[in-house]
Amino acid sequence: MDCIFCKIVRKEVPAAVVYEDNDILAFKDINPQAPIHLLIIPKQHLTSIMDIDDSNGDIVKKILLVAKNLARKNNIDNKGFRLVVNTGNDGGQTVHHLHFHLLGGRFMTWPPG
Ligand code: IU
Repeated sequence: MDCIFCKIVRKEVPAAVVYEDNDILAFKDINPQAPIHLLIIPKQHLTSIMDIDDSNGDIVKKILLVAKNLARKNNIDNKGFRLVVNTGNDGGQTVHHLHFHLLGGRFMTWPPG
């Protein structure tokens, strides 16, 4: 499979991994938009949130718990952080493997661009 995040999961492409279990991988974004910018992904290839259904939806809860724990580990839990799931072209999704951005360490403006 040609998916770059699948290659990262298979360790064919290097990444700065900050968390891994049987189902989930988290690594530093190569083009960080904040002092803390991590990507949390399911190891299973799901194209976007649009691939989530009853058969695989448990992964979303697991990812949210990993996000919470990584926020705590990076000391951004008290000041706050943002979780972002860009979806589809208008949503700004450029990598078509579901991923949650965990951004923190600076004040986040709203609305996003
Ligand atoms: P997006 O939501 O699909 O736009 O986010 C994709 C992110 O993946 C983006 O922030 C990239 O910097 C990041 N990324 C990466 O960390 N490593 C890679 O090899 C590639 C993209 I390609």
